[in-house]
Amino acid sequence: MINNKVLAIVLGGGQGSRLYPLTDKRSKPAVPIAGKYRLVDIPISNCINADIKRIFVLTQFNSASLNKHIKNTYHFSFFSSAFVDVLAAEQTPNNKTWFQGTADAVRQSMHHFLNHDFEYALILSGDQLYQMDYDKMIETHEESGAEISIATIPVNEKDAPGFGILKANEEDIITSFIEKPDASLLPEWTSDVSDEMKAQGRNYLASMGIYVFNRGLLEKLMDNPDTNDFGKEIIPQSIEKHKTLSYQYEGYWTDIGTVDSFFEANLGLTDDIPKFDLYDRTKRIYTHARMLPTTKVAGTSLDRAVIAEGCIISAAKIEKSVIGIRSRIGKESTVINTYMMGSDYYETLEDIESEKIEILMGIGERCFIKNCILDKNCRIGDDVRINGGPHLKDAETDTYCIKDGIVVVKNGATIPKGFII
Ligand code: ADQ
Ligand code: ADP
Repeated sequence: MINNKVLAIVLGGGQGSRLYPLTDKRSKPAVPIAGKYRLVDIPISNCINADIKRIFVLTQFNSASLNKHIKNTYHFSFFSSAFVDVLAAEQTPNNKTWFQGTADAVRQSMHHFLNHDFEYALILSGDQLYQMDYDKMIETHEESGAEISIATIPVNEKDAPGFGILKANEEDIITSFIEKPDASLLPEWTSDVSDEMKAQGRNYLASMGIYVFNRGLLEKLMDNPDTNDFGKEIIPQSIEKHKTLSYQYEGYWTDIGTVDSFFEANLGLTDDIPKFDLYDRTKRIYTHARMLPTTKVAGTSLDRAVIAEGCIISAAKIEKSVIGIRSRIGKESTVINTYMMGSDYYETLEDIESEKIEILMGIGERCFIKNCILDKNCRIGDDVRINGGPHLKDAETDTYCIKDGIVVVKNGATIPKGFII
């Protein structure tokens, strides 16, 4: 079986500064998505679905919640060789610096990888939403005799400058590559894509940041301490020396590195036919099994609402919103275009009395919440009005941030009764 030859390495995240404040208290892979999952569940689930069960997650910042999530979620039989291990940046006698970039992160953990028997290293990004059959990519890699494969996807002119853009020959061998080209250079970088992609104006082949490397080559490349990044250095320097294959993918794939793209990807789940399909039995997304009770709703008009387990909802209306685990929403409140991540626990009556809690976790009564991300464990008092949108300027306070018109209420923040944003 080809999958036994593969070791997966998930690049769990640099600083994640573009996702701030969601990454203020946690590492990027631990950011909650779709009401009950965490970002890292996506690449790990894709691996498990492809029967790739030896997975390392590399991370650099705030890894306590990530460690806990992985430990609580991915258990394998004692007799299996499967594992999901988090490797946090560590200081060793040879290395006094933290990971400098993606290649440096891999280099610093190489000694862990080399303890394992594998022929191919599958290097994945931790901040993308997609369901891809990695096994097909690896089979194609093996059949082609390439030393490196890069998963690629056609993108349009507007998005192209945000990616590594490449050109390939008729055999799909990559002939040139440029990391994040300036828009003025784009005319030289168009590719001959399928009619369907052409019709959508997607004429540029972008790297998805998903790589297969032959073990020996990766080892050799990691021996050069001057290269810190795959996109900026390793890939452009390798294509002339090593056979590098473009493995083209045309399914749904989105990079969720910014607050805006994160928000859109989550709200996209409320579409009639979401592009990211959580209901596909063959492409299941795994997460922590929490044994939560069912959700209880009273007097609420629901339209395009995705609601996770364990919620208690008495709102007047929820529209185009994703409501996460254990959310509580009070009477006569309206929630529109919002991603509410939910809570990590329920407050008991005893907690409320003994700690004199005035504003409970969740959304209070008679609130209006629109174009908003509520991070976990927020407390929104009664009669709060948050009306996000492009009319708001970027701003930050102790309890919330405004980015691209989206109001992000910080993890555990309390918004007092009657507050207006
Ligand atoms: P970017 O996504 O901009 O481009 P980068 O910031 O290097 O590249 O991040 C790649 C992945 O690695 C992300 O998941 C990130 O969180 C993670 N990461 C970054 N630094 C890390 C570190 N020190 N330790 C652990 N993880 C780290 C890349 C390619 C482009 C390609 C896009 C596709 O460089 O060519 O087009 O991905 O999204
Ligand atoms: P997940 O993060 O996968 O949703 P859980 O739902 O099991 O995990 O719990 C989330 C976190 O909340 C856990 O770290 C748990 O320890 C924490 N937690 C549970 N009860 C409380 C509490 N009463 N006060 C503070 N934190 C709590």
